[in-house]
Amino acid sequence: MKVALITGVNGQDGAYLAELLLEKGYMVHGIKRRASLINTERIDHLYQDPHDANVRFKLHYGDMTDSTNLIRIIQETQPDEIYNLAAMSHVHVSFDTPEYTANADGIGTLRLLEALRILKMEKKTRIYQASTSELYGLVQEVPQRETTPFYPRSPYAVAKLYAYWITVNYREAYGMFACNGILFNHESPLRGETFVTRKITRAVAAIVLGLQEKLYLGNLDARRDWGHAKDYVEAMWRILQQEKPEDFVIATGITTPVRDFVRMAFDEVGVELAFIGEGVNETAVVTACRNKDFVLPIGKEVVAVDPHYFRPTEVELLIGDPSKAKKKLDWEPKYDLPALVKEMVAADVEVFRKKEVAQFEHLIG
Ligand code: NDP
Ligand code: GDR
Repeated sequence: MKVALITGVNGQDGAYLAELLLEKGYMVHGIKRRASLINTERIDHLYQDPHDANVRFKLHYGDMTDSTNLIRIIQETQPDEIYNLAAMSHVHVSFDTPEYTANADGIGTLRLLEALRILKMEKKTRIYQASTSELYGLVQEVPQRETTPFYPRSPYAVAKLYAYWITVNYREAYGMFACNGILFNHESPLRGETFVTRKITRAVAAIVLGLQEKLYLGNLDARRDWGHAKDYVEAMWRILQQEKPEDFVIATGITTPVRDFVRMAFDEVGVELAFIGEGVNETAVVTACRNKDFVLPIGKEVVAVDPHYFRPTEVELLIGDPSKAKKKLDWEPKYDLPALVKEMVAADVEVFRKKEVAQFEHLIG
């Protein structure tokens, strides 16, 4: 049985990847940080009682800032494959916590690679590094591909740049099977609530159910190449199954402005919008409401811009060229953006419907 170790296992990608590897028959170990409240919601359905025989999913407490802990977990679990997904992954927050971000996202990757060397496992264990389209930052070339120069635009992206190159360096210096997946934005109903897509789909659900008045956003002009996390974890696995270790761009090849994502998400619940004004004064108002379950008054302002969400330096345009992945990994996304938006909005409407019921439960009976 193959053994995998996933850092950041309770994050969006960790949850989908753990599920995929379990389906493929792996023994899956996951590293999670201690938190004051239980935060394993995304992987609770995979939980196996450690007292049972043949347990194939096991969690370990750990942190990317603690080398001794990483060395011990790797020694104990003896993984064939490591997927390094743990990171302080919020670009805007990285401007507030730059040093921590460098430590966890940059040096954290070095700690894992060094752990393999210290344990003399550099030839046994393959390692996947969660690199990012944020490396491209300020546009140098579109669409962005494996050879496009990097120009990171945030402490997060700079930390990830270090992680990218240290992965390449350990591959070249020590012959390690170490690969970067340069993944463009990928989303799902499991996406963290403060990333823009999930913030939008949650707000759409809350607004049509009368639980929220308005959605405040930052830069509506930014364009992203959005895919579905389920497709992207499949690519991670394929990258580690190659004969030769290489780096790959994983993207859909289609870019969409944040404003259009907002429009599509409201459209899912039958609400049509018109965007009026410019810059910080831009708003979106309801122009039609087709769904009798969700009645919003025509003319209601449901979206406004709040400069609080602007970043000190922004990445305006991301669009990836996944042709290398298509050719060498035989990888193509199964989901398109309309399917992704549909799934995310439906899931959030369901979540908020339950919340609505919970709110008024005490009045019943
Ligand atoms: P999430 O933010 O959903 O998950 C990040 C995970 O890392 C969480 O489990 C988090 O734990 C854990 N983590 C954070 N800091 C530490 C630490 N110091 N030690 C141990 N664990 C830590 O991110 P995604 O699942 O969306 O992304 C996975 C990876 O891929 C990240 O590295 C991200 O930067 C990268 N990436 C993501 C893309 C995307 O569009 N989703 C695109 C390209 C790259 P906790 O829950 O305790 O915070
Ligand atoms: P990103 O994702 O920064 O691309 O990083 P995010 O969803 O946070 O932002 C995408 C774009 O939307 C604009 N935006 C807003 N963003 C947030 N979060 N909140 C808002 O209110 C808002 N309004 C507009 C942003 O300015 C930006 O242009 C994600 C993370 O998953 C990284 O870890 C990963 O590496 C990259 O994707 C690829």
